[in-house]
Amino acid sequence: MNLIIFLLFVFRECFGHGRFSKKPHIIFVMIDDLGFDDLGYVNDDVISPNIDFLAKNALHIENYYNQPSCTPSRAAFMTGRYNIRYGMQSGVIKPDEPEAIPLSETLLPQAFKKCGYNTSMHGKWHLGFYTEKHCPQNRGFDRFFGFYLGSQDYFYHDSGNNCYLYEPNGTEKVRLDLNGTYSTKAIAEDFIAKLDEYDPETPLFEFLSFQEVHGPLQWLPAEVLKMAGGWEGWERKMLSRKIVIVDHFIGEVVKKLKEKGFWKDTILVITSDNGGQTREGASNWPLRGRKGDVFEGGIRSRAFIHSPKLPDSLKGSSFQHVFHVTDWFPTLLRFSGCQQPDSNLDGKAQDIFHNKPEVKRTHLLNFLDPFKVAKRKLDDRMFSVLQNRTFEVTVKSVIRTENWKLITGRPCHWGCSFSEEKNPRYVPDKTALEDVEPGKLVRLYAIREDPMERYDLSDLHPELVDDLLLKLADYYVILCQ
Ligand SMILES: [Ca+2]
Repeated sequence: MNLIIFLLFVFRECFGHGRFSKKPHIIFVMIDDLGFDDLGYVNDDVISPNIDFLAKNALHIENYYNQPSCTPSRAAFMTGRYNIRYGMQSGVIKPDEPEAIPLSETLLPQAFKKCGYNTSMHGKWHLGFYTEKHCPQNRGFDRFFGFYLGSQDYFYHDSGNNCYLYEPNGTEKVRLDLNGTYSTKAIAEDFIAKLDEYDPETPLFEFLSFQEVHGPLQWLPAEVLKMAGGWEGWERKMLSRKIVIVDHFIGEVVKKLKEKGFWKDTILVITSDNGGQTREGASNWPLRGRKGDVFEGGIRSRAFIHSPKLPDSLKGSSFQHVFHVTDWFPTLLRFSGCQQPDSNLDGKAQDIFHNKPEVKRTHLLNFLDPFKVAKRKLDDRMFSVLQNRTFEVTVKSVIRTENWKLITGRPCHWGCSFSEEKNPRYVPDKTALEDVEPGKLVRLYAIREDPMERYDLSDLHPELVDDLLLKLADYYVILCQ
């Protein structure tokens, strides 16, 4: 076999089917509330050299979509299924709520476990812990080091719970000894230390779920304060520095993966769980909106895949099709050649190595929450009822095709004002402000051509609006079952 044929054979074996020849280590890094504009490779104001280096040779998921807040996004990631199928579409879990992903759902680490992986998780869970069965260590992770909720104190870890450790041998403890240790450091260093104990020949699925850059904005060490500049304003300066910190520890994790022989077989994903919170210094420029909104700024995130296994032709390239947070479930399993569980996934396995969806998606339910209802009087337009189906347009929802995005109800969580932001990156020009039209209950955007959602075209395309409303009506039925 000559060299060219041999190389073609290797390429086909590794990527021809979207799989790696050997089960790769999957290191999935989630940076909480990271804004669309808040990494150095897209914004010169931000200092994130380690992430930038990884991003340079990565495959970027250009049209990546989350849910607008923590719990729903993480639930969609863990289940590969829309939130409405198990009732977790409405905001985040509070400390004393008996809420969690139902035990009937198969979670991603369970699927990896079944496929021979070691599984571990560090950091924020926020998917319910009101019984032991609902905790991450009993949902597929061999080992869990982190905290069950969100918005905790970075030093004292006390948002209704503490920093918690569960070892595979059944040892459980609250890590009171870590009181006073900054959580990002604690999370990263525990993972780094555990890599000494793992065998790089056994595949590892790690969910590295940083607390950064979610609030609260707290004091940071003096050496970090010197490193990052940031824009005017205390919130922005603090956020810039939090990015410096998480970037530093991602660099440390990569260094250790290399030292211990994991790196050559690793797929590293870096992404966020929802849009940045502009009220706490984040930027989603040039997108409209922020965390909690269903405008792009709330649900579209940066995401990239870095792997030494990627062929040169894919390094620095972009996957252009719509990729939803539920798609990670089947896509990551596909990389590993693992079987999907029996559960009926909404996520689609994406053939990102060939820049196409493996299964063509006609539409994506990007958001639907029947408990978020706007006032009817806001919009006096009538939307037709067809085929004995209807959808109440006061309900907050988003449905997508590759080229169109339909929003119903009220799109913003904290209000659609953008004028409060001082930095021009939040408001690229006045046109973005002029088209907010707070009274509208149905908006249609040609989202590929108009990613800033400036021009509502719902009055120009009534048939398309009807078609998408009918699809929403079909999803609404799920809620009644
Ligand atoms: Ca979040």
